[in-house]
Amino acid sequence: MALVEVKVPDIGDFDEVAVIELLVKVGDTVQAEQSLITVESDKASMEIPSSTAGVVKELKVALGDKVKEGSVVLVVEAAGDVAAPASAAGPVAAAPAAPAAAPAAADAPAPAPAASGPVQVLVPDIGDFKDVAVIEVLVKPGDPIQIEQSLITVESDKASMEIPSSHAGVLKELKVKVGDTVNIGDLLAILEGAAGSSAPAPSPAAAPVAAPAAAASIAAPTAATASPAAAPPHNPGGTPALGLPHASPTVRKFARELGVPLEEVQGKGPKGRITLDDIQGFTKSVMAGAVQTAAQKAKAPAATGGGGSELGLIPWPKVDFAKFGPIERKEMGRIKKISGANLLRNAIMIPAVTNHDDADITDLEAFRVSTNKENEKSGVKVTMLAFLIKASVAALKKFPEFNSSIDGDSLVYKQYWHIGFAADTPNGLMVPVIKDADKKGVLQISQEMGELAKKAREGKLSPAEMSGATFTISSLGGIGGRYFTPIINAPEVAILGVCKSQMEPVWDGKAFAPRLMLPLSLTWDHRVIDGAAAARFNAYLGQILGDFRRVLL
Ligand code: CAO
Repeated sequence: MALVEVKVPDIGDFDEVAVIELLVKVGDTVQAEQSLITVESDKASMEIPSSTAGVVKELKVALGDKVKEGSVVLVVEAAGDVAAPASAAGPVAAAPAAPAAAPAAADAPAPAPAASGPVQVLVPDIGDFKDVAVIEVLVKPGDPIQIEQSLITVESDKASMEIPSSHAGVLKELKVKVGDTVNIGDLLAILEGAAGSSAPAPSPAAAPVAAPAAAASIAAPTAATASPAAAPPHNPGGTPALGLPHASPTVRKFARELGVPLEEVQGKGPKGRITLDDIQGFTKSVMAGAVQTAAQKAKAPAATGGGGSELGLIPWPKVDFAKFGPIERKEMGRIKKISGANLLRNAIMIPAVTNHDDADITDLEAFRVSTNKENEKSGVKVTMLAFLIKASVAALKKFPEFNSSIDGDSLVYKQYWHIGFAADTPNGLMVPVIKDADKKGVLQISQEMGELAKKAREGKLSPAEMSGATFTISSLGGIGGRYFTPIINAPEVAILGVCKSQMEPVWDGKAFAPRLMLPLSLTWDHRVIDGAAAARFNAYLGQILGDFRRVLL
């Protein structure tokens, strides 16, 4: 088998183009016309195909190398029945998709005279290309346009190129949109107040191959005159792109096949170019859940904790705090980040309402204190929260929708009563769960609560100890405050907030009596519960706390 040097075919007037991508490696079997490398000028990228089928023995170019017609790309051990060697192959045969240098088109329109009236900008000679797809529109009506400024990007299966404007002026109308296909001579845009083309149609020798060769009245881009600003902007931040990022047609095709949004991929190639590796890396990250695409974020807006753009909100204010005084920046802890994302989703997605009420716990507190005195030796301290858990179970049983969850179009009524309680820990908010609280006495609940709260503070809670809650209580009673609006812990549909009890004068019908009043704040999901039910739930809870014997009823 013969060793064949595969060379860069005629790429028109491109003198020195950079190799930006290697699409094969030593040992690969390549087919005739398979793309081997991607090269790029400042206006076009194109793939150089193999003229020969065989096995790659040696790569003669590296990333960043400059190549021109005749440069050896690689050495192939040709398969028995091979095409003619590259050196012998004509540019069109060797690189059928790369448009051959075209002469200034004889049948193209005549140059536009210098004018201030409307001027038509046509698609210039784009070589052998027929029906190339518009993949990007770089300007919009009203934009001031410079001569040779790129207006659109078109793409064949082997090359992408920008089509420049032949005139300067203000863009009045764009005649193509993304997805259209265009051919030489098609009307691209109408400019107003246009100055005539200052760039004469280049000679055939001056017309680059993959960049559009100019027809009369159409300015052709040249490396020397190309404005870097006209290149499609790369968009590494993952924010919606204004233009397409740098990527070769093969990479674009690969991304399209996988459904990868190219504008969200961070290109790690030269000048931020997106490579096949970048597409694979991005796909892996999405599959692993490490990255969310904009489309995914839009579908689950509340879970993102993002900037709010996906909800159509104005962006989060960006303030340089250091401008106003000294600052210290600290990364948020893992638990805060996780609970923050959950709280945000729950706050946004649940139409929540909070009812405030007071419960008279004068007698209950007296009972709790005396019980603790009696049980002093047991080491178990009965807390008000344990009574609240027990009282809540009774209310949940009376009002079952408070113990339900939404599942699609159904409500799931749970026949178990697992009560979560918010615990303040050095690492952030945790919610351990007392399982089957209906089957446990206040003493047992107090004991379990103490153990779970300790584990929470030590960061030793297992996932099982934090899951399965049907209702949650958040007590700030040991700290203070009057009322607050707790956020429902989805998929639960209600949460009870409790603040510090205090003695208050309460009218008993004849006189004001000093009573220990406990502030209650019940937040509920209005999709499941209505205001009347919430008021009844609170009232019933108050009655139980006022006379705990009702729990037995
Ligand atoms: N009114 C008046 N006093 C109360 C009270 C109330 N509603 N609730 C508790 N207290 C008293 C207790 O009696 C105790 O006093 P003594 O030491 O004199 O007996 C003291 O406050 C401390 O109670 P505690 O906080 O240790 O116990 P608890 O059962 O009330 O709470 C726990 C346990 C784990 C819930 C609590 O430590 C905690 O972390 N609370 C914060 C919850 C939270 O952060 N919620 C907000 C979530 S939204 O961000």
